[in-house]
This record gives sequence, C-alpha cells and structure tokens, in this order.
Amino acid sequence: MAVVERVIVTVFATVTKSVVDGHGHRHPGPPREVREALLAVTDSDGATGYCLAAPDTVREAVITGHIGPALIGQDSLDRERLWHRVARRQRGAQGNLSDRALSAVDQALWDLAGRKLGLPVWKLLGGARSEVPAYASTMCGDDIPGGLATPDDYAAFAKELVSRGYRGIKLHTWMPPMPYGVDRDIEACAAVREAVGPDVALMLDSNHWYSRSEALTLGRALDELNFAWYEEPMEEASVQSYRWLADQLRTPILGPETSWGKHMARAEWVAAGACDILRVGVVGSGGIIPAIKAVHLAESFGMDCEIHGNGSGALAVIGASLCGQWYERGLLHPHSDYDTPAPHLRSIVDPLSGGKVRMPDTPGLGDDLDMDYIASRTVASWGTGSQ
Ligand code: LLH
Ligand code: MG
Repeated sequence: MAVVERVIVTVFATVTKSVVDGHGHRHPGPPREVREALLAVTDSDGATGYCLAAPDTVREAVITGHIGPALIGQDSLDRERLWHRVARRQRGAQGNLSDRALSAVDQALWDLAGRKLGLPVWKLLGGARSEVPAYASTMCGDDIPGGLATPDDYAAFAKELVSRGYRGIKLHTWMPPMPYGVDRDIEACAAVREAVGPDVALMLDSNHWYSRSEALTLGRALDELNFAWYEEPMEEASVQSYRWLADQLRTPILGPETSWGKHMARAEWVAAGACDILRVGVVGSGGIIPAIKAVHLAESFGMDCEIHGNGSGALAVIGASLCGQWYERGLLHPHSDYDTPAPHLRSIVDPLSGGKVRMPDTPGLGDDLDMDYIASRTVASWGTGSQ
C-alpha cells in the first residue's frame, strides 16, 4: 500500500485575456498577469496527482489545517474514503474549507490514481463513451462593440458558432451589473433562433436573480422558441420556486448549478420535482465523487444530468456515463480565443472536431501542464508532509 506523503501548493504567475466584472462574470480583456495555483498530492511510491485551482481556494491554512491532516498517511488510492475524510471536516471549519478546495483535492487524487495505473480517469471511473457533442456556451452579455452587446450580436455569433461545427448553443444573456431584463433576453433568444433555424439545440442561462413572474414570462417565450433547456433564472435556494416554474413550462428546467449541498442537494431537487434535467459540477459541487453520485441519481430516475463547466474533471465524469447529452465548451465570445492554451498549458484538453470533443487518452485527468513554465514563474509555495 502507498500512502499520501505530501501535499504541496505551487503558486505561479500566468497570463489571462479576460476580466471579471463586479458580479463575478468573465468577459474578454487585454492580456494581464494573474496568479494560479497547482495542487500536487504525492504518495510513498512517488506517484503524484495534480489539480489547478485559485490560490485562495488552497491557501496555506487550508492545506496545513485540513487537507494535510485528512490525507497524510492514508492509502492514496482510497478516493472515496479520503473524500469523506475531507468533507467531514467542513462542518467544523467555519467556512474555511470550501467545496472548491474539496474538489481540487479529489481531482488531484483521481489524477494520481490514473497516472499510477496508466489509465485516463474516465476509464477508471467506468468508461462509457470516448466522445461527446459539445455545446457552445457564450460569455454573459456586455456592452463591447462587436461583442455580445445586442440581440443582433448574439445572432451573428450564433451563426459563426454553427459554422465552426456546434450543434448546440447556450446563451448567457445580460446579468447584473448589466441593466437589462426579460424583454431583452427574449429578443436575444428569438434573434438566435431566427439566425440558426429549428435544428440547432438552444439553451438559456439567464440572470440568476429574476422573480417568479419574470422567470415565467421568459420561460413561456422559450416554450414558443423550442429551447432545449432553461437554466438558473432564479436564486436556486428557493427549490419551491423552481418546482412552481417547472410545473408551468414545456421547456425543461435544468438545475441546480450553484446550490450548496453536493449530491444531497441534487437528490432534494429531484424529490421536489424542481428540475427536468439535473445539474452538477465537478469544480463547484465538491469534486468527481459527488458529481458521479449525482449522475447515477439522475440515471436512476430516468433523467439526464448535464455537467456544469468545461475542463478535464467534467470530461472525466461525462466519459464515465451515458446520462447527459452534452459537454459545456466555453465560455466563448466573438473577441476571445478559446482554442489557444493558457501559457501554463501545452495544449487544451478539449479540442473541437465535428462538433464533438474526445475524451483525453493520457493517464490521469489529461491536463497538459507545462511544468517548466510553472517552475520558472513560481512566486510562492506551501505544503505539508515529508519533503
Ligand atoms: O455567471 C456566469 O458568468 C456564467 O453563468 C458562468 O457561471 C457559467 O459557468 C455557467 O453558469 N455555465 O453554465
Ligand atoms: Mg450555468
């Protein structure tokens, strides 16, 4: 048996071409230097697994106070047991041990297992499909000329996305702090349907803070436009509001995405009849372990589960099940280049071919980390365990 010997976080400088607005939405921007963290878990055989994360998510107190004590000396292949050891510490951590930290640790452990056993994680998890259709997921609306500033901008970009091979497009329309409401969302959705015709699947992710009546007005328009799903128009803590909405619309309601509560919250949504398609994320919902539980839950109820977000963790879960139709490729924008890897990666994990993305075939999660770049741009590191 090999045991976890150390957990190390390396913070490095890299470059992004996006800006984040005051409400947390990403938009295209000029190149700027940002800090990123690489979490590394190493066992007594010398096997290491990695996961990229925000430096604050895996800050020193989280690693030395919670992750180290839960992992060091434990069998490095016991992903399920170790996930519970970390998750149980959240109750007493006073908000300092987030689901995102739990996810980073869980992903690193899966990466370690895959590298050690010579298998991609999606194979290790079960192996169900080697490729999946990708939908183009747009950035949120903005006021950038030639960007996503008007319904016509969305329509023009949708045509461009179809010409790149996408057979599904999800609009993120204008969110706060942008000042628009339901009427403009409807105009954008109608313009896109008109632009791409009836055969392209369209989805909407809107606002996140509409009232019930606003969400219903918008949903009725989506019914007319034959949308494939309707995502997060309201605060997801109000499960009854989603049940109320789902009861009145033909368009399937998809959720929850941001709700706290891992797979257990998803079970509550299914039991309440609050969604028609289940949603879970690897990064936001606590890792691969809870995401797989949510996927199997949905399958047991004859429902699809669509995985939130892009990246290697999402692909691992999608490749391991037949439940769910799509991979969320994005966020995309007329002014941003999704296909050029960030400087700390040698290639992207999800190139598009014929409207589909193939599962990675390298052992582990499949992120093509440029370790030389990371080493040469390291600005800080911390960790726990024997060095
Ligand atoms: O609010 C945003 O910027 C997007 O909605 C973003 O969170 C995106 O990840 C999403 O919701 N995708 O489904
Ligand atoms: Mg969403």
